[in-house]
Amino acid sequence: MKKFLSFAFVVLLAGAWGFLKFKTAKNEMESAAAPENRRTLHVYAMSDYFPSEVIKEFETANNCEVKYDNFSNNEELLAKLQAGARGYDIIVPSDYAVRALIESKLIKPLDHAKLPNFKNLGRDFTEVPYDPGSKHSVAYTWGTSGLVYNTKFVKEPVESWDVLFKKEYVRKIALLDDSREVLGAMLRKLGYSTNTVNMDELKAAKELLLKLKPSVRLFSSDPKQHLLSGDVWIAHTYSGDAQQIIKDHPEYKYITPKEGGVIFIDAMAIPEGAPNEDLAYKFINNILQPEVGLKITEELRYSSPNTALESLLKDETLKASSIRKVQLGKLEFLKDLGAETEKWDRAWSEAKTK
Ligand code: N2P
Repeated sequence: MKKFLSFAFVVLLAGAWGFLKFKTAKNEMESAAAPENRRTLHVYAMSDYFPSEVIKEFETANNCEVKYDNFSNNEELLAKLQAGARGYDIIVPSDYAVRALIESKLIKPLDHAKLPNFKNLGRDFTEVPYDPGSKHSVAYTWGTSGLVYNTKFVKEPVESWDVLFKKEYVRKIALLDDSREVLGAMLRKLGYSTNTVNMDELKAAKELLLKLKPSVRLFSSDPKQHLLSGDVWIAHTYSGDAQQIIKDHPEYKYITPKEGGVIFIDAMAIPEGAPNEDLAYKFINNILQPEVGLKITEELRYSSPNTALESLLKDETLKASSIRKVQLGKLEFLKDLGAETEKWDRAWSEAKTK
């Protein structure tokens, strides 16, 4: 009897241990399974282009994770997708790159029924030449590129691209890491269009850039740190990125040079092969909410195409750059140059590698 009891006890113990082990394993499996159930939205855009608060709120509301990958210029995005990269759910190209992606069938036509907040966009930003009716893309921000400079070091008022060529600023200059922007600026300084495909004009732009190169400390699409550290005094940059610096450091100024430059609309699109299309629609529709758009424009300081948030804007600078104030003047939208882009690529790589 004693023997039986101790046998029973051992069996019971083993059973209990087995049960516990099973339970722990099950719990472990369940907790391991939970993150797998959380979907991941893959976003591919330029650096710092979505406020982290907006991303976090979206992740919580949709039980998902947002992974963010950066490109420095539209050509990098186009090359990557044209080479067959898949797996992104949201991309943020500029106007002319949207056109190129439509032409090469790399972005999906949008189902507007899944974007009820699309109605918040102003007509200037839905009837756009690069994507009439916004059939493939949804405007996210708009702005210009120009020059931001530190008035502590640059005492003269800056109004022209000429300032980049002055000997006082040798090695104190940053240019965007972007062929269309940089050669575009050279072209404007020479009095030509930023959309030229004329070889003589492009050659002149390339030569002007080669002349400027000794002054250039770096090519960067995100020169903020270099400006703040004092390495760079004048940077060719985007309006919103410049306004982010000015907000906290009023000694900086931003201008669009008098000879003209680039104005852009950046847009959200869903690339072919997107693994989480329904989540991508939710992401776009969320951005289009006025309160979310307000957070974005207040933090990123780009102008918003969302007319529904205009009445919520309190910040005077942002009001001044609001939707009603689009003035083209000498600014040009970049155009997709199709096969002629090759001429630009060649001029750019010749100027950059020399
Ligand atoms: C954001 C860059 C904005 C891109 N850091 C302008 N096309």
